Parts: sequence; structure tokens; C-alpha cells
Amino acid sequence: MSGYNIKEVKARQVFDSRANPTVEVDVILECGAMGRGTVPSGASTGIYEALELRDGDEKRFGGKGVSKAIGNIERVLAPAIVGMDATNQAAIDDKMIALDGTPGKSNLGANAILGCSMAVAWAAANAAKQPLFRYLGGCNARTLPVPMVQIIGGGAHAVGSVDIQDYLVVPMSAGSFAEGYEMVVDVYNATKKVFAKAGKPLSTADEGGFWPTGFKSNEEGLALITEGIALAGYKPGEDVAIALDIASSEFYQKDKGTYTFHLEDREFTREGFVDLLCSWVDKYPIISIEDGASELDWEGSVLLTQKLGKRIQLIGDDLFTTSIPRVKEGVERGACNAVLIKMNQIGTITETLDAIEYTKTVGYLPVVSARSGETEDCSIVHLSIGTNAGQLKVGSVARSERTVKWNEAIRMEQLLGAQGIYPSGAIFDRVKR
Ligand code: 2PG
Ligand code: MG
Repeated sequence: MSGYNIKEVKARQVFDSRANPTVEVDVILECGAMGRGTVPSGASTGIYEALELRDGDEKRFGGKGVSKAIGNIERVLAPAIVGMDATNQAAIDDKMIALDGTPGKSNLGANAILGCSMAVAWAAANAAKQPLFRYLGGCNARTLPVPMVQIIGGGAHAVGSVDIQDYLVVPMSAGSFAEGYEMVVDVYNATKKVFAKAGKPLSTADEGGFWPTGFKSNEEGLALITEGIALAGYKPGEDVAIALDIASSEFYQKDKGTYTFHLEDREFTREGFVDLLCSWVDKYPIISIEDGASELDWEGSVLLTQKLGKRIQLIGDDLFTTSIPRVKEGVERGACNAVLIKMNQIGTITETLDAIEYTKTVGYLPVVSARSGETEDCSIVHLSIGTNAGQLKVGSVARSERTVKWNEAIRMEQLLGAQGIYPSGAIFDRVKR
């Protein structure tokens, strides 16, 4: 399309919310429109994720520099995509994938490729004077996501605390995104009071949730949040429910096939760990569990799905890594009923859109997600609305790299007005049979 051809690609090193360097790319079109993509970074990364290229030079940023990735953009990717039509996202992404030539983007780096891919999408949307969600999804892209919000952060996001990574809440009875968000903000503030009453310091973990200091067990967090929901004036389970990201790959003992809670000095067999999670679902208002079994333990995921898959949402994150072949394998084996969608696990916008499409086709629920290391980029909000995904997980309601996403969803809900759709807690009916 005239004026939509890429004129210039500029890459730079910026920093994420954990003070690590990351890749940022600007794409400028012939018409003068500009798009920017800033790449996030995980801490509990799955072994099947596309490669995040880091310099490895311990003297700078402990090896986490991104100058190689930026060099790859400047030397290889930019010259190849300059001149291409920015509205042909799939052709641009295919070209970058081909230039890399490896299944895991380990040659040029998924961070280098994704930065370009995101910037191209924003540039095309800006040139078309459309919000990114509408550019990506067309005129029927209008589903606001149900927010999944972290209240307590543990695991790799609060090292040395509890073993479980995310204790989150989900509004169930809200009529709009804005109302649902208000409810989880109430719960966050009420849980703050519960923490203060229990004499717990109010420090924050990597994603803005409370750092679980002085916890004696992993279960303690469930009790505190349930209390917080009630203190905020909501009915636990009916108005606001709990979601967990166990991130169990982090404490799975591959050689023995066991799960270890280091905090409690307890080791579980696969069956024992599944039983523990089932007992929590019986006792607490839990609506969703992510990575309840390790990325290496298909049998654990299948067993958990047999026991809970008709009652609650079971998400595969490290298990699926936004990869269609892995989701396919999960469907064939009967593992989980939902897929966490992270752009940088796969490395391009096109592959992310394909993964969401595939997830829907097989009847699983897509849950678009941020990473623990984030920036002011809000592409994922548009990705969730643009694909009518229905759910968005962004960490907590504190810290600007999180609120930049939630606030964008509030704005987009206002922009959509009466045409916006908000699925509310009914979205979970699709996994209950
Ligand atoms: C996850 C994410 C977000 P990370 O595991 O789902 O909580 O964490 O980005 O560290 O993988
Ligand atoms: Mg996870």
C-alpha cells in the first residue's frame, strides 16, 4: 500500500522493570508513521521457549547485555525488511524467521525478531490511524479481557520466599473491565490491611504483588487472599475468585519425578502433588491453575486435567510456550484446557496470532500474558482485544509497567463504548463441562 513501505528501522538498548537491558525497535514508514516495540523478559522461562539472545559478557549487566541482538537487527533484519509493506505482517515475520533459520530463533535472537515484529504492527496501525487492536483483529475485535491480577508474588519473582509463583485474583461478577478492575484493586488494598494486621512487611515482588515475608507454608497465601476478598466486601468465589500460577517446573526434581516445597521442606510424588492441588480447590475459591505440573511431566498435567479439568481452568505456560506443536501434543494427551500466550515465547506477532487462533480452534482458552520483566509497552492489551482472547494476565495493580497495560484496557473499553463485550466470570463456563 502506498506510503506503508518501511523506510527505516532503529534499534536501541533500553531497560526493563527488573533493571535488565532489553531491545527496543522503532519502525518508520515512508508516510512518516512510526511504530515502537519494546521486548519483555521472563524469569521463570520454559525450556521450550524461543531464545532470548543475551551477550553473555559477565562484565556488563552480568551477561544480560543485548548488544548482539541489536547488532543482528542493524546488520541483518533491518536491511531485509526496509522497503517491505508494513501491512504485510506475515510476509515480514516469515522473512525474519527464514533469515534466522533455526526452530528456536537462536541465531538472531527472538528478542531481536520480536522487537521488529511489534514495531511493524504498531507502525502499520498508526499509519492506518487505527488502534492496534482494530488493526490486528478487524471490525469485530471488541472483547475486553477479564483481568487476572497478582496479589502475592513468590517463586522466581521473590527469591527465597514461597515456592508458588503467583497468587492472583479474578473478578467474576463484574459487568465491565473497569468494574472488574475496581474490584481487584479493592482486594489488593484490603489484602494490604490483612498483611499489616498479620504483622507482615509490605514489600513488593517483581510484578508488584506483595512479597511473602515470613510465610510458614505455601497455603498461607490462599488464606490471606480469601480474607482480603471478604474484607473488601466481596463473596469469595462468586464475586472474586483466586487463580494460581504454580510455575512448578521451577521446583520439579527431574531425576526423581517429584515436586519439592523448599519453604516447607516437603517432597511430593506426582500423585501427591496433584492431590494437594485438588485439596486446595476444595478448600479455597480457586478458578484457575497454571503449570500445576512441570513442563517435563506430561503425565502430571494429564492427571491434574482428569481430576480438575471439568471444574476449573488449567493453563499451560512453560508446558506449551505459545507453540502450536506443543499445544497440539497437549490436546492429544488431554493436558490442560487453556494456553498462556506470551509473544516472546515464540518470537513474532504472526506466530502469536496463529497460536491464539489454534488454541481457540481446539476449544482451549487463550490467556494473553505479560512477563515478569516488563516495560511501558502495552501491545499485549491490544493483542487480547484484537483476538477476542477474553483474558489478560499482567502481574499486579501496583508499578507502572503493570498499570500502563491495565489503564490502556480502561481506555480501549471507553473507546469501544456500547460495542465492547466483557465476558466476565462466564468465560470459565467454557472449560466446565
Ligand atoms: C509466568 C510469568 C508471569 P515469567 O510464569 O506466567 O507471571 O512469569 O515472565 O517470569 O515467566
Ligand atoms: Mg507462568
